[in-house]
Amino acid sequence: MKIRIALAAASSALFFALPASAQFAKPEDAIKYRQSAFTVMAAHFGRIGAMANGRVPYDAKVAAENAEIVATMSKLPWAGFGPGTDQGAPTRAKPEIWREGDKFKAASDKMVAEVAKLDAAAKSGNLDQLKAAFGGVGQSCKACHDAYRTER
Ligand code: ASC
Repeated sequence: MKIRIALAAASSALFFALPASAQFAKPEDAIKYRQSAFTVMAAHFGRIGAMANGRVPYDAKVAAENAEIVATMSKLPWAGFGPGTDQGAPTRAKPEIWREGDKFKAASDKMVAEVAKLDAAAKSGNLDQLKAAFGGVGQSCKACHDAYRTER
């Protein structure tokens, strides 16, 4: 009995330790996946932006809910930038992403870190903290867009 419990605990620990990384049958799927993740993230980041910029009244609960979604989404797109996914569907991703993998990784890590700060700021319920963290995330978005996304 003890062994069965230990085995069950070990296997569930292993299951939950696995990263939520996605798998793709073809490059097109990875490209659509990463674009979708960015789209969802932008929609929820935009709701926070509306409050940070005073376009809609500040609602701490709504801000926290949206920041949590942004924080989850921020971790997802990167699995969609694997080798060979520079083409296969319409994409504005520049080839530099695959040429400068380390720099791209650093830039993506920076964004994820800034979003984590946004999540914490939103949970604090303090609008000034939210505004500051919103700015930090926006800068980290822009840095990557300037370096790694082609103009329309
Ligand atoms: C957004 C959004 C982005 C970033 C970027 C910040 O709201 O959709 O891609 O902010 O514009 O510079």
